[in-house]
Amino acid sequence: MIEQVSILGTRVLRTEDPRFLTTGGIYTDDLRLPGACHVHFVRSTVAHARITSVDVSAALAEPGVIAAFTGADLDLPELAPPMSGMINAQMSQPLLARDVVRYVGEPVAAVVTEGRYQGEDAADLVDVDFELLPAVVEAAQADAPESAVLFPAVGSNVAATFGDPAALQDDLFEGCEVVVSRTIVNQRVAPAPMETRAAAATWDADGRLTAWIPNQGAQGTRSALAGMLGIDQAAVRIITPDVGGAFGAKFGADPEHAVVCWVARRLGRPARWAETRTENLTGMTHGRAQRQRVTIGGRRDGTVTAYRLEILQDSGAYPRFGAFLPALTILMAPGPYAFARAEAVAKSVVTNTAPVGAYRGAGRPEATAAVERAIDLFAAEIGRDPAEVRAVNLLPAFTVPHTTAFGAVYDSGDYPAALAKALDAAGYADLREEQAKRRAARDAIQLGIGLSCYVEITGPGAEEGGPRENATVEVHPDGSATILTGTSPHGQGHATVWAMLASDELGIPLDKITVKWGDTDLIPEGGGTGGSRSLQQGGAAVQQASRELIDVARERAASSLEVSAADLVFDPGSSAFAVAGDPDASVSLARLAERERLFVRAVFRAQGATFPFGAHVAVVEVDTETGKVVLRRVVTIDDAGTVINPLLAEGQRHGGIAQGAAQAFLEEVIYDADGQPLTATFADYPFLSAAEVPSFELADSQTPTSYNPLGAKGIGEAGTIGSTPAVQNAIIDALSQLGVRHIDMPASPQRVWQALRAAAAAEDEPGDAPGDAPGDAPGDAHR
Ligand code: MCN
Repeated sequence: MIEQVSILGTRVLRTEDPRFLTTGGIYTDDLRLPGACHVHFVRSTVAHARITSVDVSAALAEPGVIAAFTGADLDLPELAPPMSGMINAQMSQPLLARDVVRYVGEPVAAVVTEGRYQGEDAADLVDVDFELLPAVVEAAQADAPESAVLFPAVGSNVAATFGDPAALQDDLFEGCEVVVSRTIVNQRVAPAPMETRAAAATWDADGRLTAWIPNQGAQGTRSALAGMLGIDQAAVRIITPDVGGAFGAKFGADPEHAVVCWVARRLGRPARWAETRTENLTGMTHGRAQRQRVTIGGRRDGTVTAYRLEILQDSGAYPRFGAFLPALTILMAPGPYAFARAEAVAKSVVTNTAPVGAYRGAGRPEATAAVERAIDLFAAEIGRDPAEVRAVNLLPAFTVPHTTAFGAVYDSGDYPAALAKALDAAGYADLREEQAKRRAARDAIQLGIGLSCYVEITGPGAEEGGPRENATVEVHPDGSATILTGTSPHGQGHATVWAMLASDELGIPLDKITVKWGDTDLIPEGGGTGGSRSLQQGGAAVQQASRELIDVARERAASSLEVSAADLVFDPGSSAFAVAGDPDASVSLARLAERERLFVRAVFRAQGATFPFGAHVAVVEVDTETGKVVLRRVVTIDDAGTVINPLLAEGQRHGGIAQGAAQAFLEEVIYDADGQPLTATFADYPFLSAAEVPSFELADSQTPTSYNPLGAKGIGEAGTIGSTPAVQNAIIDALSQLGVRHIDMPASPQRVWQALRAAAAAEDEPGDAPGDAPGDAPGDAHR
């Protein structure tokens, strides 16, 4: 008998790639849909206004124009805010604006044409008259008592509150030798997936809709769409073509998707839509967008005894998942630290900007950014090494779950080891030495070393009995197998790993296993892909289904071979059962499948969410004459429990680190004071490409979780959580000897240069707070 060698934990190449690299993927916009008309959206050009009239007559006279619709034509329910128990349900979004527009880019009308490019010209001719209302662009402005309100019926711009600011303890910082307080900005960023949003829709004679939409979970998209169309879920079939990235922003469905489906029904022919990059940068949900007030206090020996986080979340014009983000930020507020006292409160407000949604990390990077900046501010104030201050305050290693004051149950972790390993891998002492030399030499190019420690939550779920996912595994008579999964990869490589998991159990080679997802008729249930849940729940379901399939097959093999099931040995090498002691008496899974369909659908239930953790060390060079930042190194520990495919996990880390680093010094969605977006193209909205980053140094650490049999936690967002504060801290660290204490993200050359100027000016005029970057909120204090 051949002994099976497990392929789990090995660097199996992505089975998806040959197709992507040769024929290419087939995205929604590549689909052939004979007879389809094209939908083109007319969008608001102003941030806040009453619509006095919409005249589509000139557009209708254009060549190729079939129809034009306004909000008044639409007989559909509005897009309700999620979790409406928590978020003000009166702040819902009409699918096409009716009386009022609330952000530049909000869909106002839809022009339908025979040819795609006819729509662009015709849409320009739709005449929308606006009566301008005051634009509320900043969250702080929206929260001010004198602010204009976006929803007069609500009476304020508050979409949700988390915790009671009146209950904040007056004596939280009592007894502290040092207290530092500062307002920091976690700026608004754009998910900017390579593939923009799109939809294609057709209705059959029985009134059933089939829609192709790039998404993160067809089942969630089905319910969102059915809700907006006011129809039963059973009347909707969602098919997910290849998806070119999503980063949290393609969960569910957007108003545009529903309008395309509605147009197809109304006109009785297929309809399709694909947005431009500018529509994507201004109309797709954005991420982050928090203004945070951190206060940290403790002793001069480095012990932090109290921490407070106050969050003002910009939800954009219509509360989506963004309004809920602070709940996750609060849950993770103290991060990996053992602060004796900590409290956090938040308020989400609406502004005249694009709605804010989930973006890689969704609420957790914001928690890490706040506490990691706070730790550095505290370390700077007491004049101690930030690595030392972190080490003093980290929770000690634990194997029994640890419940925090905020109700998070950390499953397993060794945070001090993660920090120690990362410092070691980076050569921390040598880096500090080099920094000292450059400082002494007054080098124009200064070296900055930034740290961050983090713990995050992956696979959260409110389902009763724990988060769950389903998988079906079927073995076919030709010896091949098919897996149906409720997850929905869009770059994460599930087809490779799910096949590895099944192959390990069944002995069927990887190239004979097909993984399918994203068709709601084939897979009616599923949680999709987000919150880095897929491997720990969807992957675990594949393993469970494969194991259960072996159990089913064993019974059938026993009756086929007329022996007791207990006498059968499964040999994954030949994918067959043999009778112990009589290797000639055997039957393969394929042979059993010939006689009767051989498949199992399993539902895996996780014990709970898992909490990956790690530590990042970033090294930057900052030109003190121009403010330019160059990222030299990022060294990380990202402990996601047992790693099933190191190649894929490392790919996730690399992508996440680049994305997180880009937030620290490059990316920002900017609106002017009138609410006009200034970052509506890739010429104005920069992102990091592979050419601008070093190869990241990924050290290994695997602390298994007991919450699933794989021992795996999520890795998909870790990079964006750890790297942002590490890089931001590194930039500030490079300039700390010049008196700079803080620079808001993105630390662009202009901001860095301004911070240096402000620090120099403060030095000239003793008595001022050192190094406050311009634009800092008043009231930042050190004592
Ligand atoms: N993996 C592993 N061992 C582990 C953990 C994960 O081998 N211990 C592997 C998994 O098998 C899977 C990949 O790493 O192939 C990521 O798994 P997981 O951490 O479970 O995350 P998800 O698959 O649920 O991915 C979601 C996550 C999120 S929330 C965002 S946002 C994100 C991300 O993944 N968006 C992405 N990575 C992205 N990558 C691409 N290319 N595009 C996006 O839009």
